[in-house]
Amino acid sequence: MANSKYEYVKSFEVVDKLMPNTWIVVRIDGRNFHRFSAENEFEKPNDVQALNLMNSCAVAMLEEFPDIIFSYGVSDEYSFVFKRTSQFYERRSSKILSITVSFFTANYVMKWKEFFPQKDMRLVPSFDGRVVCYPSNENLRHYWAWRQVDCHINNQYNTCFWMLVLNKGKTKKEAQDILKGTQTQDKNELLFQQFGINYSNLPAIFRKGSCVFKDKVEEIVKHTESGDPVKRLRKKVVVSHCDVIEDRFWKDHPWILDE
Ligand code: DGT
Ligand code: MG
Ligand code: MG
Ligand code: MG
Ligand code: MG
Repeated sequence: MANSKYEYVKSFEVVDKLMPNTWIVVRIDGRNFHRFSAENEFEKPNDVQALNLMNSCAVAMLEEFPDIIFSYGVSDEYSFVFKRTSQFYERRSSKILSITVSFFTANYVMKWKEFFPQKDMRLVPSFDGRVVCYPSNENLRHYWAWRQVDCHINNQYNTCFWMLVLNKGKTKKEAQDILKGTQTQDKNELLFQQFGINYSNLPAIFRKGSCVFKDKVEEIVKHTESGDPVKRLRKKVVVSHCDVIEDRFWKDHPWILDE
Protein backbone atom coordinates (compact mmCIF):
# COMPACT_ATOMS: atom_id res chain seq x y z
CA MET A 1 0.00 0.00 0.00
CA ALA A 2 1.26 3.49 -0.83
CA ASN A 3 2.28 5.72 2.07
CA SER A 4 0.00 8.65 2.63
CA LYS A 5 1.39 12.09 3.34
CA TYR A 6 0.03 11.70 6.86
CA GLU A 7 2.10 8.69 7.72
CA TYR A 8 4.95 10.75 9.18
CA VAL A 9 2.91 11.17 12.40
CA LYS A 10 3.84 7.60 13.28
CA SER A 11 7.43 8.77 13.81
CA PHE A 12 6.29 10.72 16.89
CA GLU A 13 5.78 7.44 18.77
CA VAL A 14 8.52 6.81 21.30
CA VAL A 15 10.20 3.49 22.04
CA ASP A 16 9.12 2.14 25.40
CA LYS A 17 10.81 -1.25 25.51
CA LEU A 18 11.51 -2.69 28.94
CA MET A 19 15.02 -3.78 29.88
CA PRO A 20 15.89 -7.25 28.55
CA ASN A 21 16.48 -10.21 30.84
CA THR A 22 14.68 -8.69 33.84
CA TRP A 23 11.55 -9.78 35.68
CA ILE A 24 8.65 -7.59 34.55
CA VAL A 25 6.30 -6.84 37.44
CA VAL A 26 2.95 -5.19 36.78
CA ARG A 27 1.01 -4.03 39.84
CA ILE A 28 -2.57 -2.90 39.44
CA ASP A 29 -4.66 -1.23 42.13
CA GLY A 30 -8.37 -0.42 42.32
CA ARG A 31 -9.10 3.26 41.76
CA ASN A 32 -10.88 4.80 44.72
CA PHE A 33 -11.88 1.43 46.15
CA HIS A 34 -12.46 3.17 49.44
CA ARG A 35 -15.67 4.41 47.83
CA PHE A 36 -16.24 1.35 45.61
CA SER A 37 -16.13 -1.02 48.60
CA ALA A 38 -18.44 1.23 50.63
CA GLU A 39 -21.01 1.60 47.81
CA ASN A 40 -21.03 -2.13 47.24
CA GLU A 41 -21.24 -2.81 50.98
CA PHE A 42 -18.13 -4.99 51.21
CA GLU A 43 -17.73 -6.59 54.62
CA LYS A 44 -15.23 -4.89 56.91
CA PRO A 45 -12.32 -5.21 57.15
CA ASN A 46 -12.26 -8.10 54.65
CA ASP A 47 -14.91 -9.22 52.24
CA VAL A 48 -14.03 -12.78 51.31
CA GLN A 49 -16.14 -12.74 48.15
CA ALA A 50 -14.48 -9.53 46.94
CA LEU A 51 -11.11 -11.21 47.47
CA ASN A 52 -12.27 -14.38 45.71
CA LEU A 53 -13.38 -12.24 42.76
CA MET A 54 -9.91 -10.63 42.57
CA ASN A 55 -8.32 -14.10 42.75
CA SER A 56 -10.55 -15.43 40.01
CA CYS A 57 -9.48 -12.54 37.74
CA ALA A 58 -5.84 -13.38 38.51
CA VAL A 59 -6.46 -17.03 37.56
CA ALA A 60 -7.94 -15.83 34.25
CA MET A 61 -4.78 -13.74 33.70
CA LEU A 62 -2.45 -16.71 34.18
CA GLU A 63 -4.60 -18.88 31.93
CA GLU A 64 -4.63 -16.23 29.20
CA PHE A 65 -0.99 -15.11 29.33
CA PRO A 66 1.51 -17.99 29.66
CA ASP A 67 4.44 -15.65 30.32
CA ILE A 68 2.96 -14.68 33.71
CA ILE A 69 4.50 -17.18 36.10
CA PHE A 70 3.42 -15.90 39.52
CA SER A 71 1.08 -13.31 41.00
CA TYR A 72 0.20 -11.99 44.44
CA GLY A 73 -2.87 -10.08 45.55
CA VAL A 74 -4.20 -8.34 48.63
CA SER A 75 -7.03 -5.85 49.18
CA ASP A 76 -7.72 -4.06 45.86
CA GLU A 77 -4.30 -4.77 44.34
CA TYR A 78 -2.65 -7.53 42.32
CA SER A 79 0.93 -7.93 41.10
CA PHE A 80 1.86 -10.10 38.12
CA VAL A 81 5.35 -11.13 37.09
CA PHE A 82 6.28 -11.99 33.51
CA LYS A 83 9.21 -14.34 33.07
CA ARG A 84 12.65 -12.88 32.50
CA THR A 85 12.89 -14.06 28.91
CA SER A 86 9.38 -12.92 27.98
CA GLN A 87 9.06 -11.41 24.51
CA PHE A 88 5.40 -10.56 25.09
CA TYR A 89 4.63 -7.59 22.78
CA GLU A 90 8.39 -7.25 22.29
CA ARG A 91 8.51 -6.10 25.94
CA ARG A 92 6.76 -2.85 25.06
CA SER A 93 5.77 -1.27 28.37
CA SER A 94 2.57 0.46 27.31
CA LYS A 95 1.24 -2.67 25.56
CA ILE A 96 1.97 -4.94 28.54
CA LEU A 97 0.53 -2.50 31.07
CA SER A 98 -2.63 -1.64 29.14
CA ILE A 99 -3.43 -5.26 28.33
CA THR A 100 -2.92 -6.35 31.93
CA VAL A 101 -5.15 -3.60 33.30
CA SER A 102 -7.91 -3.94 30.73
CA PHE A 103 -8.06 -7.76 30.75
CA PHE A 104 -8.19 -7.81 34.56
CA THR A 105 -10.82 -5.08 34.73
CA ALA A 106 -13.02 -6.70 32.07
CA ASN A 107 -12.88 -9.98 33.99
CA TYR A 108 -13.75 -8.17 37.23
CA VAL A 109 -16.94 -6.86 35.65
CA MET A 110 -17.77 -10.10 33.82
CA LYS A 111 -17.31 -12.30 36.90
CA TRP A 112 -19.01 -9.98 39.41
CA LYS A 113 -22.34 -11.90 39.40
CA GLU A 114 -20.55 -15.19 40.00
CA PHE A 115 -19.33 -13.87 43.35
CA PHE A 116 -22.14 -11.44 44.21
CA PRO A 117 -25.26 -13.07 42.74
CA GLN A 118 -27.47 -11.01 45.06
CA LYS A 119 -25.85 -7.62 44.33
CA ASP A 120 -25.95 -5.39 41.29
CA MET A 121 -22.58 -3.70 40.95
CA ARG A 122 -22.65 -0.04 41.96
CA LEU A 123 -20.11 2.30 40.34
CA VAL A 124 -17.86 1.41 37.42
CA PRO A 125 -14.61 -0.15 38.66
CA SER A 126 -11.25 0.84 37.22
CA PHE A 127 -7.66 -0.03 38.06
CA ASP A 128 -4.43 1.92 37.79
CA GLY A 129 -1.23 0.10 36.89
CA ARG A 130 2.55 0.43 36.83
CA VAL A 131 5.43 -1.62 35.47
CA VAL A 132 8.74 -2.19 37.24
CA CYS A 133 11.66 -4.38 36.08
CA TYR A 134 13.71 -6.28 38.64
CA PRO A 135 17.15 -7.55 37.62
CA SER A 136 17.80 -10.24 40.26
CA ASN A 137 15.88 -13.08 41.85
CA GLU A 138 16.66 -11.54 45.22
CA ASN A 139 15.07 -8.23 44.19
CA LEU A 140 12.00 -10.11 43.00
CA ARG A 141 11.75 -12.15 46.22
CA HIS A 142 12.05 -8.91 48.19
CA TYR A 143 9.24 -7.44 46.09
CA TRP A 144 6.84 -10.22 47.17
CA ALA A 145 8.06 -9.92 50.75
CA TRP A 146 7.38 -6.17 50.67
CA ARG A 147 3.79 -6.69 49.52
CA GLN A 148 3.16 -9.51 52.03
CA VAL A 149 4.56 -7.53 54.98
CA ASP A 150 2.28 -4.68 53.88
CA CYS A 151 -0.65 -7.09 53.85
CA HIS A 152 0.15 -8.21 57.41
CA ILE A 153 0.56 -4.69 58.80
CA ASN A 154 -2.62 -3.39 57.18
CA ASN A 155 -4.72 -6.42 58.01
CA GLN A 156 -3.71 -6.48 61.66
CA TYR A 157 -4.43 -2.78 62.01
CA ASN A 158 -7.74 -2.99 60.15
CA THR A 159 -8.86 -6.03 62.15
CA CYS A 160 -8.26 -4.16 65.43
CA PHE A 161 -9.79 -0.95 64.10
CA TRP A 162 -13.04 -2.52 62.91
CA MET A 163 -13.41 -4.73 65.99
CA LEU A 164 -13.19 -1.58 68.15
CA VAL A 165 -15.68 0.31 65.97
CA LEU A 166 -18.18 -2.46 65.20
CA ASN A 167 -18.01 -4.53 68.42
CA LYS A 168 -17.04 -2.00 71.08
CA GLY A 169 -18.97 1.00 69.76
CA LYS A 170 -15.86 3.19 69.51
CA THR A 171 -15.87 6.10 67.08
CA LYS A 172 -13.31 5.95 64.26
CA LYS A 173 -11.33 8.68 66.01
CA GLU A 174 -11.33 6.79 69.32
CA ALA A 175 -10.22 3.58 67.59
CA GLN A 176 -7.42 5.47 65.83
CA ASP A 177 -6.23 6.94 69.12
CA ILE A 178 -6.26 3.55 70.86
CA LEU A 179 -4.11 2.04 68.09
CA LYS A 180 -1.72 4.96 67.74
CA GLY A 181 1.88 3.89 68.44
CA THR A 182 1.00 0.23 69.10
CA GLN A 183 3.34 -2.53 67.92
CA THR A 184 2.46 -5.92 66.43
CA GLN A 185 2.52 -7.59 69.84
CA ASP A 186 0.25 -4.92 71.38
CA LYS A 187 -2.33 -5.47 68.65
CA ASN A 188 -2.25 -9.23 69.12
CA GLU A 189 -2.78 -8.67 72.85
CA LEU A 190 -5.66 -6.27 72.22
CA LEU A 191 -7.42 -8.74 69.95
CA PHE A 192 -6.95 -11.57 72.44
CA GLN A 193 -7.76 -9.66 75.64
CA GLN A 194 -10.76 -7.71 74.37
CA PHE A 195 -12.22 -10.03 71.76
CA GLY A 196 -10.80 -13.49 72.47
CA ILE A 197 -9.30 -13.52 68.96
CA ASN A 198 -6.04 -15.35 68.32
CA TYR A 199 -4.75 -13.39 65.31
CA SER A 200 -2.88 -16.37 63.86
CA ASN A 201 -6.16 -18.31 63.69
CA LEU A 202 -7.82 -15.81 61.36
CA PRO A 203 -8.24 -17.05 57.76
CA ALA A 204 -4.94 -17.15 55.87
CA ILE A 205 -6.49 -15.34 52.89
CA PHE A 206 -6.79 -12.25 55.15
CA ARG A 207 -3.43 -12.59 56.93
CA LYS A 208 -1.25 -13.70 54.02
CA GLY A 209 -3.01 -12.48 50.88
CA SER A 210 -3.27 -14.74 47.82
CA CYS A 211 -0.73 -16.30 45.47
CA VAL A 212 -1.80 -17.47 42.03
CA PHE A 213 0.73 -19.54 40.10
CA LYS A 214 1.26 -22.73 38.12
CA ASP A 215 1.76 -25.69 40.41
CA LYS A 216 2.66 -29.26 39.47
CA VAL A 217 -0.34 -31.42 40.28
CA GLU A 218 -0.84 -35.13 39.72
CA GLU A 219 -3.77 -35.86 37.47
CA ILE A 220 -5.34 -39.16 36.47
CA VAL A 221 -5.19 -39.21 32.66
CA LYS A 222 -6.77 -42.66 32.15
CA HIS A 223 -7.24 -46.06 33.73
CA THR A 224 -5.49 -49.26 32.66
CA GLU A 225 -7.57 -52.32 31.68
CA SER A 226 -7.18 -53.63 35.21
CA GLY A 227 -8.58 -50.35 36.51
CA ASP A 228 -5.37 -48.84 37.86
CA PRO A 229 -5.12 -45.08 37.47
CA VAL A 230 -2.41 -43.70 35.16
CA LYS A 231 -1.15 -40.46 36.64
CA ARG A 232 0.84 -37.67 35.07
CA LEU A 233 2.26 -34.43 36.47
CA ARG A 234 0.59 -31.40 34.94
CA LYS A 235 0.97 -27.71 35.54
CA LYS A 236 -2.24 -26.17 36.80
CA VAL A 237 -3.09 -22.66 37.92
CA VAL A 238 -3.74 -22.70 41.67
CA VAL A 239 -4.65 -20.18 44.38
CA SER A 240 -2.92 -20.47 47.74
CA HIS A 241 -2.32 -18.30 50.78
CA CYS A 242 1.24 -19.22 51.59
CA ASP A 243 4.16 -17.35 53.10
CA VAL A 244 6.32 -15.89 50.31
CA ILE A 245 8.81 -14.22 52.67
CA GLU A 246 10.52 -17.38 53.96
CA ASP A 247 12.61 -19.65 51.69
CA ARG A 248 10.24 -22.61 52.03
CA PHE A 249 7.77 -21.70 49.29
CA TRP A 250 10.52 -20.95 46.74
CA LYS A 251 12.37 -24.19 47.57
CA ASP A 252 9.16 -26.17 47.11
CA HIS A 253 8.41 -24.45 43.79
CA PRO A 254 11.86 -24.01 42.18
CA TRP A 255 10.46 -23.82 38.62
CA ILE A 256 8.90 -20.39 39.30
CA LEU A 257 12.22 -18.53 39.59
CA ASP A 258 14.13 -20.90 37.27
CA GLU A 259 11.72 -20.30 34.41
P1 DGT B 1 -6.52 4.78 45.13
O1 DGT B 1 -5.95 3.41 45.07
O2 DGT B 1 -5.47 5.79 45.45
O3 DGT B 1 -7.32 5.15 43.94
O4 DGT B 1 -7.56 4.84 46.37
P2 DGT B 1 -8.23 3.62 47.18
O5 DGT B 1 -9.41 4.18 47.88
O6 DGT B 1 -8.46 2.45 46.29
O7 DGT B 1 -7.12 3.30 48.28
P3 DGT B 1 -6.18 2.04 48.52
O8 DGT B 1 -5.94 1.28 47.27
O9 DGT B 1 -4.97 2.55 49.23
O10 DGT B 1 -6.96 1.17 49.56
C1 DGT B 1 -7.92 0.22 49.24
C2 DGT B 1 -9.29 0.62 49.75
O11 DGT B 1 -10.22 -0.43 49.41
C3 DGT B 1 -9.37 0.80 51.25
O12 DGT B 1 -10.11 1.97 51.53
C4 DGT B 1 -10.13 -0.39 51.76
C5 DGT B 1 -10.91 -0.84 50.55
N1 DGT B 1 -11.03 -2.30 50.53
C6 DGT B 1 -10.25 -3.18 49.87
N2 DGT B 1 -10.63 -4.44 50.13
C7 DGT B 1 -11.69 -4.36 50.97
C8 DGT B 1 -12.54 -5.32 51.61
O13 DGT B 1 -12.39 -6.54 51.47
N3 DGT B 1 -13.54 -4.84 52.41
C9 DGT B 1 -13.72 -3.51 52.60
N4 DGT B 1 -14.72 -3.11 53.40
N5 DGT B 1 -12.95 -2.57 52.02
C10 DGT B 1 -11.95 -3.00 51.23
MG1 MG C 1 -3.46 3.43 44.66
MG1 MG D 1 -6.86 1.44 45.43
MG1 MG E 1 -4.80 -0.60 47.30
MG1 MG F 1 -4.49 -3.34 17.09
